Amino acid sequence: MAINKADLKTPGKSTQLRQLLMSPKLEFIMEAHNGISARIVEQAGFKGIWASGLAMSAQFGVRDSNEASWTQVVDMLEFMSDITHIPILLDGDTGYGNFNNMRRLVKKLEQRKIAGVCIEDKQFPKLNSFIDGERQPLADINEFCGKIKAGKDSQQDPDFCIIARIEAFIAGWGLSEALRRAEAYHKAGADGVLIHSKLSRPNEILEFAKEWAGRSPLIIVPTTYYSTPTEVFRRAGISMVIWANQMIRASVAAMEKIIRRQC
Ligand code: SPV
Ligand code: MG
Repeated sequence: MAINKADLKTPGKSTQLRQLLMSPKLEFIMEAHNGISARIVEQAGFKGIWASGLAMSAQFGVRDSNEASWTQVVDMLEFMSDITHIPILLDGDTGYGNFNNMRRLVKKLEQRKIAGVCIEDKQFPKLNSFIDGERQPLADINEFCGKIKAGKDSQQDPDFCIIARIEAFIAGWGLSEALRRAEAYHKAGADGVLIHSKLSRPNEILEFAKEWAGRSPLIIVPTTYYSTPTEVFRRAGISMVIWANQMIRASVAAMEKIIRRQC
């Protein structure tokens, strides 16, 4: 069988994602929600893709609340993965169930060359972080650690990444709860932690970053504090910024603009 030389040179997608997480530089990945948006993100020069739950739900025309089934999400990921060469990090919501669902998810993601999955410590069905955050119950810490461990145990590719997303600030808890959870998830084997905040300023995530002090790669999603200069994140030792919904917003705005002209 002929060997494709390009394959020899380019590390696999999961290795690329791991390299981005471990890179001493601040890295950026961009949301995509279907094949064409994934292709555009890659062509623009981004080194990775955030397969956003919100954006994928929106392009199906449903709420960001697990109304699309996990297999429908995986089917869409296959189109995105087939058309791109850069790593895809799936926003895996709460893992679509318990530790057994997580095991099956990881297996199916690896089969489709998805580089990693991020799961958040809330309950299934999840609700978007910016809706009634304070009324959203968090997952039991031990149960969530079990999901992380189950995912890590079932991966075949050593570079496949599992990121633990902490929703403590979103649900109205403070820094100590966020840190307690992050440490537990780190010990359970998470390859990085994502700390989420709904403030319009980066105060919470900066306090967290200071205390976390580089224990593992730290990821943020500046959806609400988007106007913060990225230099602030760089100085705080953040590893990766996710631009989480720019592509879906841009496409909706473009469609609305063009359709108005036809009326
Ligand atoms: C998503 O992109 O679906 C996210 C990020 O989870 S956010 O909507 O900003 O919480
Ligand atoms: Mg999401």
